Parts: sequence; C-alpha cells; structure tokens
Amino acid sequence: MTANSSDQPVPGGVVPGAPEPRTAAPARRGPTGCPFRPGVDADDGPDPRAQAGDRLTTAQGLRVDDTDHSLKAGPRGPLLMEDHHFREKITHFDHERIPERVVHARGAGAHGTFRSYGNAASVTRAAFLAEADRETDVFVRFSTVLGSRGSADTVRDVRGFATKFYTDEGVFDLVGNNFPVFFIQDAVKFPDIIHAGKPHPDREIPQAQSAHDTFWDFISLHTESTHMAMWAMSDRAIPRSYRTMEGFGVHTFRLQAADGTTSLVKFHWKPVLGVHSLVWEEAQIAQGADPDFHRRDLADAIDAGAFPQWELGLQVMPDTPDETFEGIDLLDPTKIVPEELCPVQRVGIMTLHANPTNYFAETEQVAFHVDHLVRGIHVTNDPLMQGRLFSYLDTQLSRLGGPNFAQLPINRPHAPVDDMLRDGMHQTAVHSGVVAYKPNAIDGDRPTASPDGAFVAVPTRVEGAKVKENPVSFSDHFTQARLFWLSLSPVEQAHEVEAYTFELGKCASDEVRARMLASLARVDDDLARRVAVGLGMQAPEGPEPAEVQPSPALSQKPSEPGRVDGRVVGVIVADDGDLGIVSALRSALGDEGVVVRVVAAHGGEVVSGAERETVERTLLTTRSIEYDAVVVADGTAGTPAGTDPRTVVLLQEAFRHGKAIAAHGSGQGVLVAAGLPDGAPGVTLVDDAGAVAQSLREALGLHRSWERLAMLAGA
Ligand code: HDE
Repeated sequence: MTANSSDQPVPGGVVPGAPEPRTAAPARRGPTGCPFRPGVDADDGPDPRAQAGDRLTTAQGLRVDDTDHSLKAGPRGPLLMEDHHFREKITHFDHERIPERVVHARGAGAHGTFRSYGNAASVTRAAFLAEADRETDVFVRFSTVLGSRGSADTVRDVRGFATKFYTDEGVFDLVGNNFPVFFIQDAVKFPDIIHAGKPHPDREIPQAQSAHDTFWDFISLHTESTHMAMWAMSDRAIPRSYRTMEGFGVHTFRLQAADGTTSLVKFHWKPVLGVHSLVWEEAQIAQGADPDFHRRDLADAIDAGAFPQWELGLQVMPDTPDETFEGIDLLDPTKIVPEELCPVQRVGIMTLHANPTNYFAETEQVAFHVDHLVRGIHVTNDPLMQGRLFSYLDTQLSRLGGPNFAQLPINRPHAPVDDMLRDGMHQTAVHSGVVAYKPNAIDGDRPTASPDGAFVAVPTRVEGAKVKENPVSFSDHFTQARLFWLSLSPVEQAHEVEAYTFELGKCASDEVRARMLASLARVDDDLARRVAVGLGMQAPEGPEPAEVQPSPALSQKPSEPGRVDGRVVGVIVADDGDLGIVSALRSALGDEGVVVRVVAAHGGEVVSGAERETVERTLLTTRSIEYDAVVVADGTAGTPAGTDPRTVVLLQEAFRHGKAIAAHGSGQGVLVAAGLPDGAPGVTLVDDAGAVAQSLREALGLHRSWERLAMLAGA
C-alpha cells in the first residue's frame, strides 16, 4: 500500500469506508470467570493471538497497513522512529530465541494418550495407572543429549525419552532415557561428564560427538562409567527410529499402593514395533543426507496414521531395608536388574497420535521435572536422582525466563490449579481476591490442604553421619558391563568393537586410549584385544573375568519377524519397464503399514504402456537411508535408472547395511552391475511379484539380514 492510498486516514480523522466487523476472539475463562486462569482453561481452544483471524495486526491488535515497507522520509530517505510496526516487528524478532537446553537441546515431540490396563493397582494408588482403561493425555519429547538444537538426529548418543502425563491428579513426568543406566553415580559429577562430552571449548568442535579426547579422558578416569559406555558404543546409541526405542526411568522409584504397602520399581517403555537400530555407516550418511531423520520419521508416521506405541512396564521389587534385589543395589544408577531375574510387567499402553502444531510453543517450551510426581509414586535416595530433583526447576527458571512457565499451554496441568504462587515474570493469570497466604480467616482458610495429596512422604527411616562417600556396593564397575557384552549377539559385538575402535581412533591422546583399553580388558579380554588390534596398540592383560549370566533381553536381534508398520520399500523403476510391481507390493504390504516409494531417474511420472506411476524420489533426491528394503523392477536394466552410478551406490549401501534387496525379473542385471555377490543372504531374485512381497515381509519383520551383517562383520 502506498502513502497516498485511499485507505489512509484523511485530514479530519475518519477512515473512509466502514470498517469490517471483527470476529470476537473467544473469551478464555475458567469456572470462576477469571480470564486466562492457568490449569482450568487448557482446552478452551486456540490462543486468540495464534493467527486465528485473517487480518494482520500489531501485538496491540491494531490492523497493519503494510508490512513490506518501512516508513521513510521519502523513498530514498532514512527510516523514521515513529514506525511502530517496524520497531515492534524487529524487536520481537531480535528476542525470538530462548536459551537452548544445556543438555538434550535437540528434540522432537508428539501428543498422545496413555491407557492403563489396571493391573498396577496392587503397587500404586496413582489413579492413571491403577484404574483399568483410564485414558490420560501425554506429551512426549525425544532428544539427543550432547548436540545443539540444530545438530543431526542420528549421532551416536543417548536418547532422552521424557513423557508428561496430564493426569487428573496433576502432572506426572517420567523423564527417562533409552538406556537403563547412567554414566555417573552422583549428580555432582553431571557438569563434569557434560563438559567432557560437549565440543572442546577452544574451537567448539566436534559437534554432537563423543569421539574426542575429553569425553574418553573422563570415561577412562571414571570406571563407574564403563557399563553406560558399553551401551553408548552399542547399536542402542543409533536407533532406527524413535518409534523403535526402548525407554527407561533409570532410577528405582518407590511406589505406594492404596493400602500403604510400598515396592521398589523400575519403569520401562517397550516399543510395540520392537527395538531396532541403524548401522553406523547409515547413521553417518543420514547426518549429512537428512539431519532430521528421526524427527521426520516420527512426524511422517503420525501423519500417515501409523501411530507409534509403547507399553509401559514395571519391574516390581520388594521394598527391603537394604534396597537391594538379588545382590543388586537398587540405588546405584549404573546397574540394571536383568529382566530374567525380575520380569517387566506391562501395565498400560501409550499411543502417539498427533504432531505438535507449533514446535516452539510445545516441543521447545515443554518443561519436564523428575520431581513432578503424583500420589503413589515417590523418589528414592539414589544420589543421581536426588541431584536431579534440584536441577530441572533451576535450569527452567533461566531457560523459560521466570517462575511462571507452568502456565504455558504445553505445561499446564489438566487438573485444577489452586496454588498461592503469585506474580513474577510472564504472569498470565489474573488472580482475584486479596488472600494469598495460609492460614487465612478472610477467605475461610481456602484453599485447604489435602492430607492424602501428593508428596506425602513414605516414612522411610533416614540416619547416618554426614559424609561425602558412596556405599561400598557402588564400587563394582565391571560385572554388569561384562553382562551386557556377553548378552549381545556376535553381530552386535562386532558393532561394539567397531564403535570403540572408531571413537578411540579419533582420540589424539595415547594415554587416554591406553587407559580405555585397560578398562575394556577388565570387561572382556576378547573385546579389549579386538579394539587394540583396530587401534594398532597392545592389548593389556585383564584380571580373571567375573562369572556372569547373560541376559538375552539385552540383545536386539529378533528371534522372529515383528511388525512392519512404517517400514519403507524403495522400488527402482524405469519408463517402459514393469510398473505392476509397485501396485502389487502396495496391495500385499500396504495393509500392514508398509510404505512403497517409487524411485526413478527423473521426476514427474514414469510411463509404461497404459500404466503410469508418480515418481516420489529421483536418484538425485534420494539416498539408501530412506529405505528398509530396495526392489529393482523388471525392465530397469540398461535404462538410465539401471545404469546410473547413484543406483550402484544405493544398492551397495543397502547391501552393506543388511537391508533386504530384491530384483524382479531382469532387474537382476542391475544387481550384477552393482557387484552384489551372487546368492548373498537377504538378496532375492524372483520373477513373480507375489514372491517379492513375501520375501520382503519376512525380511522387514527381522529388520535386517543378520546373516549378511554377520558375513560382512566376519562375526
Ligand atoms: Fe537430565 N537434565 N540430568 N537426565 N534429562 C535435563 O533439564 C540432569 C539424567 C533427561 O526433553 C535438563 O529442562 C542432571 C538422567 C531428559 O526437556 C537438566 C543429571 C536421565 C532430559 C538436567 C541428569 C536424564 C533432561 C536440561 C544428573 C535419565 C530432556 C534441560 C544427576 C533418567 C527433557 C532441562 C526434555 C534434561 C539435569 C541425568 C533425562 C540440566 C543434573 C539419569 C530426557 O536440568
């Protein structure tokens, strides 16, 4: 709009033409009629300022005439201070970022529902767990730990798995990880391990990597980290998808049933799709080709209706005075309780069914806290857990700019809030009345306390001298690391060796590498020897190994084909080749949620006689990481798609990554040109589309050709 537009105010004051009526934004009122009252109006619909109307306004609600030109003294003149819209727009933009999380900065979230099976009533009075078929809204945020907000998803790292349950009794947060143990036993060391893992402070590299000197310096000097490091070097640290990750509460919690009895409990999330990982080269390719690999996978699956699900499980152990189970100290966060000793009992299922509407408002502003507990769920004296009780609120005060972040829509409880917390930065509640203290006579001493509410401590006995030391039982740092190693299949062990060799190979300090080899020798001779060979170093002698019973539950190698929802099959096709294979695969596998994607040399459509298919990926825009299986259609050999070097790379990568590969009819020639060995495991050559579908179904259910991975790893 120009300065002399007829819509501009004219001297004398009125705007020509009648203004259009405005649609009034819905008033957001709680039961008491107090506008914007936190906690009671969470479901009242969209925030009126969230672009609900169709006229651009300022923050004060004034309609804006022009947002593309600033006000100047003539078309070639300087900007004028009086341009309020310019100043407001730029000022707000200048302040759009908030500090990223000091750890777990990169995350992806989703909304969902938790449905309880009701069988947990014997251990907890928490209604969202105890009552059968009770449904509770949840928000989950998955994250990596070390990287900045813009880092890649598929780095080797621990994954955060934090769940906010908006229960009728208030918010319960299960702030867990995808590993069941942690690096350290005492929270006071958290800044040390994180400083060691983050980029070196001089050049701020490497980003989102543990493969550097300071990290391994710390680990080698803290043998309590050995068990967790084994997990970090395993396939668990490069999950295939957030949807195929287990989750763990890590610490032991104390649960209390309605009759007052207590138990010591560990929380587990079991993915319905099974636990699956990438292979290392694939993870590295994804860091460049699609840094949003996990975030995209989660959002795409939810959009496609392939809703990710996890069952919540409990390991329930007796609450004994020594807080120990089968010799395992339950307060030591570097120890697991093997599932074979204490089975995981499933108590409910979580389904994620909606993507966030706005990343910042939801995924970035969500604030989890280990201390957000409902009645029936209590903390224990695990020294790591105790330290966390302090850290989360403290960090959120600065990250979210003050004490009122519980009023943000994503953090609001879905239970009534009647607190006496007042004022502060970013206060959005308009508290009525004059009484904000207890006891009070003016307001009838309302609101009243609830003797059976949350945070009623279980009267466990606490006594002891003030000391800075750990229990003696915390000093065994190797037995469970060995248990983990011995529980892995040969392929997984080979990956573990490769990961240690890679990471230590990136360390410049011989001293650090030698100390780590000494540590590995205390886990297992074979492990230390194989890593030492890769590093070109001498393997140290280890002590007599501890006798341990492997835990088969720790291996990710499936014993039978599992579900295949959301798995992606790439079909390489060419003009004038066979396109029928695409629809044949879609009808054979589509019902189980498998996505069949058409890949060709060019965009648009591929055409063969009367048949045509829309091309979803070209050889330029795709990479092998997008597929769980690759099919080469009949008639592709000798065409631009069949002879393109990128097809060769795609097939060779799929082959190295253990993915199912099928050639239909003459498509076999493309595999030969790519140099794939004849008769290799997991490579199917068939003339019949039905047989292709059948072989893919089984292969996808097993995730990878374990036989081929073993062959490639020499395992
Ligand atoms: Fe955290 N952790 N943590 N952590 N943690 C944070 O809180 C901390 C630990 C975990 O998606 C921070 O709001 C200390 C174990 C997750 O928003 C911070 C210690 C486990 C998330 C913090 C630990 C976790 C965090 C950073 C050692 C698994 C991301 C931002 C005692 C059981 C939550 C924030 C999200 C985030 C402190 C160890 C899980 C700094 C001091 C063990 C999933 O407060």
